[in-house]
Amino acid sequence: FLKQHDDRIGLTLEAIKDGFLDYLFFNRGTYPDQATDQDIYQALAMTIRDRLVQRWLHTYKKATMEKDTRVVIYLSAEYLMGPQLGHNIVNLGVREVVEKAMNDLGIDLQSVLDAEVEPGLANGGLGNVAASYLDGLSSLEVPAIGYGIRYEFGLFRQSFSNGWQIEETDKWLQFGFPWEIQQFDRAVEIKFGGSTQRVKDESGNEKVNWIPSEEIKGIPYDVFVPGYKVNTVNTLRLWKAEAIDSFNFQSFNVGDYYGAVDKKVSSENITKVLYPNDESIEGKILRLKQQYFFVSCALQDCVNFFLESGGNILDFHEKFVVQLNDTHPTIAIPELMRILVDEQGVAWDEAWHITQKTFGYTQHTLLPEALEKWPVGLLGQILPRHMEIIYDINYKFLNLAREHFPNHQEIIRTLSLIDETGEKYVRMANLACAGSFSINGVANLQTELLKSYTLKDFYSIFPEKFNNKTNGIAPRRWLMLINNRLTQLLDDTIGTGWEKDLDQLKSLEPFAENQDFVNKWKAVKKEIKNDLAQRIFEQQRVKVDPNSMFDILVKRIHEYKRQHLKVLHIISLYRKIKDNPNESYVPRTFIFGGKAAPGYRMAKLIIKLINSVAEVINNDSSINDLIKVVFIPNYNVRNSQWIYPAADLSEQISTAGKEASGTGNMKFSVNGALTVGTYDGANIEIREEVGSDNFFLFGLKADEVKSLKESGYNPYTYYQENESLRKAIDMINHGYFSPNERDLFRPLTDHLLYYDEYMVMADFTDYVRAQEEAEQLWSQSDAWAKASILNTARMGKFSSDRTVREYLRDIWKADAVEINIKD
Ligand code: 26Y
Repeated sequence: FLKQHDDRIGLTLEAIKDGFLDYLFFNRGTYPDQATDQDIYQALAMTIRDRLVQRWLHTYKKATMEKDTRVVIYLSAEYLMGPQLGHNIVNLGVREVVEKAMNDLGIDLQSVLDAEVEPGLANGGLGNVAASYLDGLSSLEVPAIGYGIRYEFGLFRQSFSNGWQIEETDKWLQFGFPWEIQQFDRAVEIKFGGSTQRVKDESGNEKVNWIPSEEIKGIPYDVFVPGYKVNTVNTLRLWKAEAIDSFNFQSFNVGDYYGAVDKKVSSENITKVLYPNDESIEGKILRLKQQYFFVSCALQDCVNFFLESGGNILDFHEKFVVQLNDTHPTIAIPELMRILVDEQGVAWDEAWHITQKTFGYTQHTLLPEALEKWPVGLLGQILPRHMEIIYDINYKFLNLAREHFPNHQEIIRTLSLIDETGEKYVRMANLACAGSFSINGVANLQTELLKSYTLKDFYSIFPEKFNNKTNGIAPRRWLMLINNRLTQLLDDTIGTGWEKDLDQLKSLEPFAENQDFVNKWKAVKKEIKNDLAQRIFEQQRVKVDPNSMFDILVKRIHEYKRQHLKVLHIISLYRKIKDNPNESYVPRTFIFGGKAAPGYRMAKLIIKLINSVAEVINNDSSINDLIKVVFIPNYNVRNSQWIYPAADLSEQISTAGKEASGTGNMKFSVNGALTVGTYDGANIEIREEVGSDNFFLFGLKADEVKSLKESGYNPYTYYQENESLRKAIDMINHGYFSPNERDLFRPLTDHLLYYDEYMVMADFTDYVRAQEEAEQLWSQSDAWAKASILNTARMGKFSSDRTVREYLRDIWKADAVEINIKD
């Protein structure tokens, strides 16, 4: 059957061209010369998708469902998959063929890729690693399913009005999403609310019934996750909420049409929108419902297909290992207990044993305010049975804890799954620690800090559960796909093979001494910077000089990430140039990108400040275009793909001890940027790899931050002592950047002068020193290029393939299954 349809599965130039033209005509109803960009994108996407279907079906049926192989289940409330078309073309290994096919038809592939609306189903880093690990699992041919939520609206789109952030809904499904298949027949039902009842079953044993007050349906949509140049195509299964009946017939019959529709609408609200907060919780009922909704869908789905394929429920943990991506899916622990005990009739102790053998927990934060907790009242109202189960788990867990800490009431209180200091809360991190066999941080420093502070008492009870898995990034997307020019140069120089084994980039090292290669490296960088400069001009009408140093800070806007430290540096440099116009300076372009949580006022004020500073500096002709400031709106994966490759200097300047890992730092460095960074998160490990000469370190270390705070930190003294810092703050305070509203930035400057939780003031002087060091190196352009080459050459460790291998070795213990599509 399939052979006769070569134009749907073949990878030859002709097959791809024919497939594409077919879709354009029969599916889009248009001719090549009349097709819009969207038509062309959709037709090419369908053409590529055809090539994935057979591989995906095979992977699902032959590997995932097959009884004896272990399947990795990844539970994450967020996935940052990024644009799919280019990525899938790369992973299928048909980039050149597709480029040629498009060229033959007079179509520029890049503009086709640009027509894609990306699924922005995440806030940032945590969703990005979820996506990278699925990619890594597929590339390593390990059967896996990612489960998540098919938000109808992803992370809001950002624009600026008068320098302020404006949020608009992200209608990513508007033109349809060609990379999914709806699986109506695998729909499941989800309960909420109501009460529980104790009843006796046939053999006289007590059993709990949950009588819900609301039931809805979860519909799965499967997204293809192809590995790189292998046949494995794993599944990302995203769930959409729907009403069980489109109409409540009772209300309908009494004439209450709107009442009936209303109920449908409110059940479907559950998967309407991604909450735009990261790192600070918002205790909204709807968010709890989202979490339970997708987790229950996922576990029911696993149990169903396990039982369908003849598995014994007592072996559940042999078939599946379930990784919790932060605490957001932690309700899975009591949910699995409920399924095992209430639905499958497994005894409590045995169920707990299975549960604890099933879950691994990844912790992504060091900020206390990001540790999720839910009011007991609210959780009990939405999930009455789960609240009982949590209490039962807690009772047994605290008995165990008392054996470890007899007479340590204070420790028992901090270990408890329930926070009883005021209003009662369920502590999701504690629940995750109690119910998992593995607890991991995402960079060495963070894991150490978890062990010694955040989860200290858990560590003393369960030292064997703790392990580190330093994050990684997918080299196919973050180097091959986004940096074709560099990829060509690498291939020409060291051959291919590094894409699957990033350590091979090491063989680039000797070329750092080769002048001919150094020149090529510089030429490539220049072209890439030209591309970005052109985009910036088209978008914002700001001219930036591709010969200037591209100094880039892109990530969510947050005080701990310290975008305002960068701004203070820019202002002080501007001041210096204005005061001493005849000295020589390194021309620099400062590029920002990032969204602020809509309710985070300080972050929004920082955005306004950056835009205001940009406005003044970019229009000040007295500085001869020496510095430019650009804030690229709506930072997302697609925009970031232009940004990372063009960077000379990567800004990773969080307060030490606050950034769990960071992954943007890795994307920059592998593309040849040098980093100016604090001793924080994965920066430390990056510096260890690339060498301290090729990394500009500055600032307080985590323990110094802590002891300075304990000894009484007074930020005002830094203002008094450092003249350029004082001048920069005074300029802001005197309304230099906000002439019509002088006090506009007071909340920010006051905070810095009198509070400064994240020690911007304390780190300023050393930051400027590191920046000057960077400028010195920049002035010797060959030396800079050499350091840039060594950054790329030494980043092998940060491939997500390495991370996934470590997860497989230490936690998941699942094997590769080669997929043969001829089977
Ligand atoms: C519960 C809700 C408020 C929430 C939603 C999203 C809380 C946190 C988040 C997202 C967190 C996140 O993206 N964390 C980042 O994870 C990266 C991957 O491990 C780390 O590199 C990064 O340091 C961390 O901030």
